[in-house]
Amino acid sequence: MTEPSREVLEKLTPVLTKRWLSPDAWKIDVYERLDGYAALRKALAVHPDDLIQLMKDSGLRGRGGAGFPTGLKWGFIPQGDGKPHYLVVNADEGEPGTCKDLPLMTYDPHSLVEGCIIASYAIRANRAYIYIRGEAVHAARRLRNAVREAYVKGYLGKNILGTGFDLELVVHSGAGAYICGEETALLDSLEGFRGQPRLRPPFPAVAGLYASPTVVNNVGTISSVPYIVLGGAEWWKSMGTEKSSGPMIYSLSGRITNPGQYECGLGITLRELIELAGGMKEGHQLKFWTPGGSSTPLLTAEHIDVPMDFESVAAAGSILGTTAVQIFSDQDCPVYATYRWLEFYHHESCGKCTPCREGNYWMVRTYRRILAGQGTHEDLDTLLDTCDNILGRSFCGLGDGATSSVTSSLQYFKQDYLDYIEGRTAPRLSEKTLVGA
Ligand code: L3W
Ligand code: SF4
Repeated sequence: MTEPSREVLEKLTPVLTKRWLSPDAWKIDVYERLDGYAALRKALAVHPDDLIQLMKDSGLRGRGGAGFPTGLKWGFIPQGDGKPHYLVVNADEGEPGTCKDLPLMTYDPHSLVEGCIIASYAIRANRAYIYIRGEAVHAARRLRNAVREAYVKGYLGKNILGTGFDLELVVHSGAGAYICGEETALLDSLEGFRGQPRLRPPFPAVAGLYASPTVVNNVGTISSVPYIVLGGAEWWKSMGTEKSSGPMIYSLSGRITNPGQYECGLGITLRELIELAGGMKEGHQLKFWTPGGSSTPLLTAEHIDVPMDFESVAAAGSILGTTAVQIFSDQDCPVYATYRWLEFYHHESCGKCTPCREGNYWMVRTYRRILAGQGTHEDLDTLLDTCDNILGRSFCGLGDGATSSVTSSLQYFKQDYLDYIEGRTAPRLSEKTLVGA
């Protein structure tokens, strides 16, 4: 393990993670002692439109993968339309490698509850839902407890803090389907239907839950709101880069000494993150990594100094995504890693559209053949051709995301594929896996 330098330690910006180490910060009394619900009092004293403007001024962008500007999204909600408005928090964290929202809800659930109340007030919603991943039983328990405590203290329910604003907040557990993290599938699931994506437009901001204007935001996005209300837009922008403002929780996993969550201003590099995490594991050299989960194209050791903000990662040919940084070494195989991810997408494909449903099925079969030592050179062209028929032709982002590691691993590590095909690498799968593949 290498000790991080002081210079790199100063890059840590604990904002959303600042209470994680405080004992019992998930209980309302402790949360209140640590500044909790001060932002709510401040927010309820200003006009809702001013809060939307504050989000615009802060430059806050969605933390769920796409980085859409939050203030802009809130501003899409039509006013005076006579329809109910809804806030829906996407807590269905399921992207492989992503683990920032579950610790947030476990260690500091009230920051999400407080953010929900402020956001609902801003968009004039009187009902909000937190859709949490079914498997996250402990986090859901903490959240439900936090919601209960907030009702007792008068932060939720009728006439919140005597302001006349009403809000009901419901925590709803999903049933463990990755596709329900896609915002429109999530809304279908919340309405009681099988979770499958809807056609967009109309976007949820126009016709979302029960066909009414709905803001769907990630846990990290909504949990950021109280801090921005308290600290102001300029303070928020003092972290991060000009176009990617604020702190971000980077989830580091894989071949590093201390995996975990590191909160730093957007724009930190992988080299710095690895240093913060105590360096690569002994005997391991960086070979490839994902900047934002398995749906984002792989990057290589050459990209170790790319600033991890939305623009710079895009310029390097990938996507910042959920900042789920999965780190692989010279002892890991990019062909096998890609195969494992494809198995996931194949399993999680909802089956609604042909490119994703059939394309992932065929790609899994092709990878099994290659990894069993029975691949051909033609298989590599077939893989690229299949990706070409999925990317941009699928109904939702799951199909597009499935192609990311295939195309990027073929771009950077074609030799690893050829080594299986030409017999230099021993087969990794047995022929049995080809039966019924
Ligand atoms: C109104 C318009 N609203 C866009 C809204 C839209 C949505 C947001 C972003 O997927 C990606 C996906 C994953 N009027 C609008 C508008 N909006 N134009 O803005 O929309 P979009 O389509 O850019 O992205 P998305 O559908 O939200 C997110 C990728 O992130 N990903 C993340 C996976 C994360 C998880 C998890 O576990 N948290 O699954 C990783 O790469 O593949 O491509 O709200 O309504 N004109
Ligand atoms: Fe379903 Fe995949 Fe099509 Fe998305 S891309 S609608 S997950 S089949």
